[in-house]
Amino acid sequence: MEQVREAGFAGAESIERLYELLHATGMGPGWNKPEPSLWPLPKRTFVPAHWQYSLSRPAMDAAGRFVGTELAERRNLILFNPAAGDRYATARTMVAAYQMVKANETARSHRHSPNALRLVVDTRPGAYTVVEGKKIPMVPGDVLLTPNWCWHGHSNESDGNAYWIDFLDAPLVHLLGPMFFEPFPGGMERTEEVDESSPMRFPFAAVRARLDSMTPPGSKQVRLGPPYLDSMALFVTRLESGSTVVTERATDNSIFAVIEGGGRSIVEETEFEWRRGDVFVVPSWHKHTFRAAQTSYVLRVSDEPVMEKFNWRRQE
Ligand code: 1HN
Repeated sequence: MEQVREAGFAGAESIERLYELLHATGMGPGWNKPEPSLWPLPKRTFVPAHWQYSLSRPAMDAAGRFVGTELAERRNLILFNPAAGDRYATARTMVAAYQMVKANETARSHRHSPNALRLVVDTRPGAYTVVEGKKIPMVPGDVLLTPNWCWHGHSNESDGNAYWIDFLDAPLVHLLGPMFFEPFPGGMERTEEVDESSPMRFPFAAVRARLDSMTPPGSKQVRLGPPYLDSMALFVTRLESGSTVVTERATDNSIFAVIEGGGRSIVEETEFEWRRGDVFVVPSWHKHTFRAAQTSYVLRVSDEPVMEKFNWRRQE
């Protein structure tokens, strides 16, 4: 640094010397960067991927033999994207995870700055998520919201294991920095109050009824809300048996979870066959073709509100 001050930029005798001096003073030549900082179209860093419930359910059961919720905050399986270097995010801004809580077990309450929601896969009556001091029933197909900083814990008062899929914007919080987390004082937030009609719950029976009454036939979609999460938009689509639905490349990331039915998806060059309880990801700027083999109901969790907010929502 001293040397730089003495000689100074005025004395630089060559562009190589200028680069040395710039480097030594914490500056980089914008015209000669190691990597371009702008490019014409979104890069496809994250890759299409698929997780099968038929595999993850026995994986959760195995975890249940070794991991208690006394020890682990959550008994969950993180669906990390197979893209190079990624061990957490499912798509750039979102993470999905399978979770299991055993019969007569609880997963203690906490709150955090990431927004979360769950899609219930297999439960029996008596499985609850406790949000802000109220028990919300977890019925298969239901979507439950826990907006950021809401206390939430899980209490399985049924006689069977409860399985569901979590979605969080934690990777977006990691990118931006504002992470906060707090355990509930004393562990599980206990309550006797059951709130069947909580605004945080979207019962599948009602969503299905809305979709089934829509005309004309073809692909039908509803957006869940209000309330809406600030960072993630939730859509449930009914796909008709034998139908094909094509979605062009877009800037938003989508994570899909199959509520009911079965079919195939082609995401650019990657193809997978999905069924009930499966999760798959269509990352930003990937073309997606849906082929339903049966009448199917599919949840899509999208970071579209983020793209919309910053005027970055675009389709090819
Ligand atoms: C979390 O808090 C839950 O509260 C589930 O059930 C999954 C995945 C990553 C980070 C936090 C829950 C999670 C999570």
